[in-house]
This record gives sequence, structure tokens and C-alpha cells, in this order.
Amino acid sequence: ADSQKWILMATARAPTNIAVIKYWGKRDENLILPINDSISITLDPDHLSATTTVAVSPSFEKDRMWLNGKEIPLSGGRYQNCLRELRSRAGDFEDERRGIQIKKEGWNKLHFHIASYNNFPTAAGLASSAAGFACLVFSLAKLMNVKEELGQLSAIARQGSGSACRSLYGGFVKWTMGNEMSGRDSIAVQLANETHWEDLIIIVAVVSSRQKETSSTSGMRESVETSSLIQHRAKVVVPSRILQMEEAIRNQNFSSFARLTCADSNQFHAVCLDTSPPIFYMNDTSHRIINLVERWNRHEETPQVAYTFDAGPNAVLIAPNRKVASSLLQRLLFYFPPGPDNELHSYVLGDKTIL
Ligand code: 2P0
Repeated sequence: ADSQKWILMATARAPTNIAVIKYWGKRDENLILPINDSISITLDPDHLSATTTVAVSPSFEKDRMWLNGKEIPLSGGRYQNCLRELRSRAGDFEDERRGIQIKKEGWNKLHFHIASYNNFPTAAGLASSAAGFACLVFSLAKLMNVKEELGQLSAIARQGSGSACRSLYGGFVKWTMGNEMSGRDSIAVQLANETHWEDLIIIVAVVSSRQKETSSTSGMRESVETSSLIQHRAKVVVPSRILQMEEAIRNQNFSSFARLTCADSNQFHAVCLDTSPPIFYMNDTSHRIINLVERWNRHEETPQVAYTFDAGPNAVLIAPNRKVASSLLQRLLFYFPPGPDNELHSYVLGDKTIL
């Protein structure tokens, strides 16, 4: 029948984010509630982002998803959790011209087709779940006429993947751990928008394009279960670092920002080493990059560049301006010359491009 023929669509784009104070460890696995606050920088969407189109039609028989054109299973409880939250907040939809009317409750019976693309090669081994879930939740919210503030949408994206909640805002973002059992207050807040501290340049040095061996989800679970350092980190170290980082960002104090960023990355990887069995996300090339930056920073007496590594060996390098960024690229090319067995695969530029 004609009533089966309509299709509604919504499209959104969300960038990935890079944590400078890391999220590592949950206090609630199902709701995805963290054991500490974290702070991140959202990248410019032109470089590393997900674009997702969601469609709904009475002719769809089940929910399906395609990532970069390839169908992937949607069985995961995380997707279902996000969908349930969105459905409970859905609004009425009416298009008189096309004769479409969906009541709030009507969304419960409809199925979705989701097509998502990353504008960077998945093979680069760069995190995509943050941008992916942020984008999925935002586009579904738009489609389903969900009228919620971004903060509440971030609490829904959080249930898809913790770090995703931070990708709903641009600029500098804090994920406050919250203390309610429901997770309602475990949301992202914007510390400063994307026009703040515009000179910062982010360079991702792709060390390995291989898929990481230990997923973040299981890695942080094992850390919470076996590391004693993680407790000290969450209770003592991070709370004071969060305050210092907020101040460094507010004042655009690069020295302080860089010291905190490097120290926090190193402590996160120390927690991984303190996990039993130990988790190694960085490799020899990652360590060589740390050395290169540390020696440079010590030589100049004040930090020139910050480094941070997530659950993999790729280096995220942050320079205070173009001049330092081009000097950084020169150094990287000198120590890791392009060639048949070069250790660095490529560079991805975040924020403003410099070439
Ligand atoms: C972060 N990472 O703050 C930290 C630093 C990796 C290292 O958030 O289980 O993919 O989906 O909540 O968000 C990666 O963890 O884990 C992450 P789930 P997620 O960016």
C-alpha cells in the first residue's frame, strides 16, 4: 500500500575527540559511568569525522547498519540502550503533504537503516567509536524529533561509547563523571568553543594501522579489576589535574597544558602496565616519539609540543602554533625518514591544516 512507501531521513556529522585527561575505568559497565572526569579536544570535522544517515520507513523489517558501505551486526546492547533512551524521548512527527504521521509511541514499532562513513581510513587504526556513536545518536535524535539539550543527548551517546559523549560539542570538552546512580549527571560540558585557542595544531602520527589487540572496553575492565594504581589515579591525581587543565585551557597556557597532557598520557599507560596481565598499547616507535619530544622540550626548557597516546601506538602531537608544528614535522621526517620500512605510515592533521 502507499502508506508503506514513505521514507524519512536525517544526516549528521560528528568529529572525533582526543582526550588530554584520559577516561579509563568504569564504575557501571552497563550505563557506562566512569571513575573519573576527563577532558578532550574535539577535532575539526574536515579531518577525522563520521557522517551518518539514518532512515526510517514502515517497509523496513529490522534495524540494519552499514559502516563504510559494509553491513555490520547491530546486535550489541549498546545500540539498543541508545535507541531505548531516544525512543522514550521521541516527539510526534507530521508531514501533511506526504500524509505521514508518527505519534510518539509510533517510533517503538518502526525500524531504522543506518549508513555511516568515516572520512579517514578505518585501516589507520584511529578511534572511530567516539565519532560514530555521537553521530548516530545525534542523527537519530533529529529524525525522531527528540527535543533535548545537547547535555542530555551526550548522556545517551555515552551509553554507546563513553568517549562519544565528548564528541557532541566542539572545542574543549569535559565529561563530568557525575554521582547519580541513573547516570543523568554523567554528561559532557563544553569548557570553551572551537574559536578558543585557535592556534593549536594537532598532528596524528600513524605508527600502526593494525587493529589494537586489547579493546578499550575490556582493557579498562581488567585495569579496574587488577590495578592498584588506577584507584590512586582516579581519586587523587585526576581531580587535581582536571582543575589545572581547565585553568591552562582558560589561560591558553601551553607549558602547563603540555606538561599535564604528557603526564596524563604516561600515567594512563602506566595503569595499563600495572594491569594483570599487563596491557601494552604503545610500541617501540611510540616510545621513540616520546623521547624525541621529551629531549626537544628539555632542550628548550619549556615544552614545545605535547604528546598523548590512546589505546594504540599512534601518537597525537599538539603544537602551540604553525611555526612549532612545521618544526615538529621536520623532526619527525628526520628521525622517521620515508622509505620501504618506515615506521610511520602517515600523518593526519587535526584542527587547522598547516601545509
Ligand atoms: C579517552 N579512551 O578518554 C580514553 C583514553 C582510550 C584511552 O575513551 O567502553 O571506546 O566504549 O566506553 O570510549 C576509549 O574508550 O570505551 C577511550 P567504552 P571507549 O579517550
